[in-house]
Amino acid sequence: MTSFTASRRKLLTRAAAFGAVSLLPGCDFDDPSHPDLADDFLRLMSGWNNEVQAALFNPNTLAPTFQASQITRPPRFNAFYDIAQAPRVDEAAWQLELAGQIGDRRAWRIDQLRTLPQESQITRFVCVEGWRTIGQWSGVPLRHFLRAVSADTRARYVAFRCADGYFTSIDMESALHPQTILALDFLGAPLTAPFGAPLRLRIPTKLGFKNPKSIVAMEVTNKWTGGYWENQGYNWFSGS
Ligand SMILES: Nc1nc2c(c(=O)[nH]1)N[C@H]1C(S)=C(S)[C@@H](COP(=O)(O)O)O[C@H]1N2
Ligand SMILES: [Mo]
Repeated sequence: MTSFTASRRKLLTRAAAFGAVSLLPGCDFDDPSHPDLADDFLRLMSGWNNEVQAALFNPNTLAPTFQASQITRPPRFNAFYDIAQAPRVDEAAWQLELAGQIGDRRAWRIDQLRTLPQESQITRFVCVEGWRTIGQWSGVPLRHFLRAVSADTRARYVAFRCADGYFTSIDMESALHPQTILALDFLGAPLTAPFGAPLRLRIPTKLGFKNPKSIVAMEVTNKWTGGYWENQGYNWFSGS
């Protein structure tokens, strides 16, 4: 690396860090006389950060993996509602709907997803609220699934919609990352209702809110669709 790129990279890293800090809940950007100003500013910063983070993102860098003995028990639940309100998806009736730039948009059942190559990983889950857990998730690497349905991997985003109305989207490079999986199992058993049954995204290179649970639809698109928390100011890329 030339010193020019090295210093440029350092500058970008600092810029990214500044942006991340400015998005921490509790930072007071609110000016009551200009209610939209803070919002616009955050969106501007966040958009700029997406570019910076994507530039720094190395698709070959793996998130750390852990030993079985390090798994957090019991796992920790989080959603925009209480655990008792978690959706109960009827797995027999469930289908993964496909939309957008995908060659074969037929819906998938769980038993069909289980015929694809599966991978297992013990990785750390990091929530923006400040807690982290370690768990073991297994399922279909998203890049294999995208290939299986002839998705156009030149599209910019993969967007997800969930049974509870939650939604999020990720950049295609992160979607193709080897550790990004459509998880079916947790600790070797099918996902349970509050933890994303029957299918969730597990993407250990990104923060918790980029890991949608109980997915019902997936879209490959160039259209910006944002996300539930992202649209309220959390940085959209939120990854490494
Ligand atoms: N469908 C759905 N997925 C979701 C959420 C949600 O509210 N609904 N919350 C997100 C957030 S903020 C976190 S931290 C993780 C929590 O996942 P866990 O319950 O398996 O720990 O799920 C993410 N995916
Ligand atoms: Mo989270």
